[in-house]
Amino acid sequence: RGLLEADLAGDQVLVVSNREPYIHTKTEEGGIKVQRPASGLVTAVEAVMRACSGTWIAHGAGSADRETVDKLDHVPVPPDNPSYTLRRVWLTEEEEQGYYYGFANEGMWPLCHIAHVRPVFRSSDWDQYVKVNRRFADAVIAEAKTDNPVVLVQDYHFALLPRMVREALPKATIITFWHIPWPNSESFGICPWREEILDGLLGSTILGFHTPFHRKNFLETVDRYLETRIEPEASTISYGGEMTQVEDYPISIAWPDEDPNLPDVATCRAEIRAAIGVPADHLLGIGVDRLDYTKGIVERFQAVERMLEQQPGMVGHFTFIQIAAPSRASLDEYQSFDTRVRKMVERINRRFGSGDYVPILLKAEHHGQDALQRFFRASEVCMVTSLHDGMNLVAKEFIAAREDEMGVLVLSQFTGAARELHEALIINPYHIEQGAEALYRGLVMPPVEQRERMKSMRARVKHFNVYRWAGRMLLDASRLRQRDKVMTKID
Ligand code: ADQ
Repeated sequence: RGLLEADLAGDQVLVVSNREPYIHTKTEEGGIKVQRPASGLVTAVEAVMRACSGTWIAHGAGSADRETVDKLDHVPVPPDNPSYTLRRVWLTEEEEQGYYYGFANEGMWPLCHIAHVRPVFRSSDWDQYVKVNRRFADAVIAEAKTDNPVVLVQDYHFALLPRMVREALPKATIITFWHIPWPNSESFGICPWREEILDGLLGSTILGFHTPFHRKNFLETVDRYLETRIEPEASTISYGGEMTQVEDYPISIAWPDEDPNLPDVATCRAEIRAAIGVPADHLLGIGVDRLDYTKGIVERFQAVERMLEQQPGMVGHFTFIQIAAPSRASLDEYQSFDTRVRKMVERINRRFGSGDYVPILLKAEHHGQDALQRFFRASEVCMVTSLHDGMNLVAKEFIAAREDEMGVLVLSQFTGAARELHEALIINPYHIEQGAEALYRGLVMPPVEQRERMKSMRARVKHFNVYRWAGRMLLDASRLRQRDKVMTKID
């Protein structure tokens, strides 16, 4: 954390993301309620901004009550201990529909995830995407107090913005982080605006992905569709007289400080079991996700069902709790996914449930971090079964919550996290038997083995925390800034 502050000393830091780190809404009593959205990106970048201050530019989407929050264009946050400014950009309904729901979430999101949902590309969405990227780029330019700020661009909503900012602020250090996977060049090629997207991203000084695999896919995609010079060893791309450094920076979480208000594991176990009305020796599994078709929620429930089929002794003694934050609910694909998930839960509960016994407990709502930690602590097994995921922070949050060094993580091989967390039970989520076996194995794993695995994963996540993620990126940036200064002097 200290390193981070030192790296940025004296530099202005601007973050751009679609999602706002805080949502302000009016309460019935006329006050203002502040909430944190369920988002991996916000979880990670907020930790960094708390440490280094600056300005975070975001769409005021969640703060829907514009009347109230209009005054909250530039808000000092976090509310408990303000350290940076949240600058909101307000989008019209048409802009939000085309740029966010349309191009970003019906086009780019399925394009980059191998989840077998066809991307939808509409020219009208693209037009809004270009327009909104322009609006955010203008906000960055307006907020810049020097000609060389450090700009941190977040995710697939802003592929065109790095180029736009570069044109106005040629000396800026633009670090773009792509939080989702990058597909192979063949798959990416179906995007009708592939050249524009690549050209936009190459306005960045540094472009980061979670894994070497996604980084290589990106280099191959650029090689295929643009006239550039690529140095694969150095992982640099020269294009139009400028150079972009492409790197992998696996994201992580802020290792939680000991929280005196958070009960210990034994208390969490007892409280959660009492709250859902099961006895003290009842076994629990946990899943925490945005309700998204890439997260493998259906496959997870199929694995639970298969496990109950194969292990009749578990029926009545095991409950899987799924906490699912509603997400992008205005899109058809997400509505039908929601319906599919609910129907599946009903079917499995009808099949294996009886009396008070509920095999799958679906809590389809947002929960605070504190509540999530209690569920993580109370459960024997956490299942992360994404069909494809850039990193997946839930896996790391579960590990961080287990100060007792117990608990088993079942983890999809298609997450970035699987590259680091080798001691998890790694599965192919499409292989339902494998998922069922891993779940059962987790539920009956001897304590010594649990501890051995958990201890080693905890050490890794604690060390490679989010500050290291940001620190590595900023260290690379400061080396490049240094080099530019030297070059300028020589010129
Ligand atoms: P996401 O797809 O949002 O992130 P993930 O990394 O799992 O996925 O992060 C989700 C975050 O939201 C976690 O912090 C989790 O605790 C929180 N969350 C989930 N469900 C919740 C609920 N019901 N209530 C409250 N909070 C909830 C994207 C990429 C990932 C990548 C991150 C960060 O898709 O691959 O890891 O960005 O780069």
